[in-house]
Amino acid sequence: MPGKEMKRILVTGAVGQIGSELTMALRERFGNENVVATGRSTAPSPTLRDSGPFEFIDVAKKKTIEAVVERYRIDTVYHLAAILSAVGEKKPQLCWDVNVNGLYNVLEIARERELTRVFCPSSIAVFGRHTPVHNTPQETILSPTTMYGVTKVAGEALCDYYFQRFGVDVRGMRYPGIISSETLPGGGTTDYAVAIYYEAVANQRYTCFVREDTVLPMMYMPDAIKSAMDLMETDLSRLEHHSNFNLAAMSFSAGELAAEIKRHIPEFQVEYEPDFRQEIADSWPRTIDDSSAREEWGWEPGYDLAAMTAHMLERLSNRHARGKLYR
Ligand code: AKB
Repeated sequence: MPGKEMKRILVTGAVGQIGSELTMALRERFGNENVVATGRSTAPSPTLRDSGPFEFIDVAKKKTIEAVVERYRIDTVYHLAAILSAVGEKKPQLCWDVNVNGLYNVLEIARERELTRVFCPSSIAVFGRHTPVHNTPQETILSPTTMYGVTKVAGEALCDYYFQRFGVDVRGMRYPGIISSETLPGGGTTDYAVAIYYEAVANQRYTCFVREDTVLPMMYMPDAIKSAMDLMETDLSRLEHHSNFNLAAMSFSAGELAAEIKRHIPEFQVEYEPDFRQEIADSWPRTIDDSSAREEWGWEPGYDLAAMTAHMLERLSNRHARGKLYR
């Protein structure tokens, strides 16, 4: 691959919402055969399966990761396998096992085999009731109320420890809710902000599980992918932070999101029936100060609510017309 740095990359959680698109972006950049997608049990999409290597692993079982790292001579890991906030509240033990023990296994393998770099995203779920909700600072109180948030705080601390103690170059950011037209999210609190688009296109109705005035930070998938690639390619000497960058793109209420969709689909109707996820949403910040990410590695989002909505609705409407909205 002339002009491009050779890498042998492992992606965990590659069947998930971020993983499925990040894997394809990495394959395009580094070559299909150099990016090994892995998942625990869900079958990969034909696109993922047919474009490069795919293996089943369980990140909570170190040997299953090691076998793939060994076989493909992996030097870089994008560790995306995780249980999200809503499922984590239903299965807290599983959430701890996958998110903390899984990360520990990846970091140990990176230490033992001197891997070049590890990516592990954190989340706005590290924040909580005692965190300032407006323009949440980079350095602030972490007081998560969910098991998912607890695992992400532990994960950030673990990553920093591995960097300082063992020199493992591990990086990550606190993702807000991620919205995408390609793969549905699995079990997060911010999932309503994706489901609303699908239901607007399919049925022109949506019952939202958070209140109309619920404001959360969100990001469109192309920006999420760009942020991961950019952070991973930044020279280490530029970074003061490593695995806990605040990251922002846009913040809006569920009502504002519905109103933006209505501009394209005037007959769209939304009802609000908050469930247990409302409490989680209420514990998270509304807006985020991401100046460290901007200063240290040049972060800048490309999409706002209007641009994202136009793009989402165009893609989903095209798929719906072909009878493939949910694939
Ligand atoms: C969730 O809702 O659990 C995730 C997140 C904000 O990390 N989307």
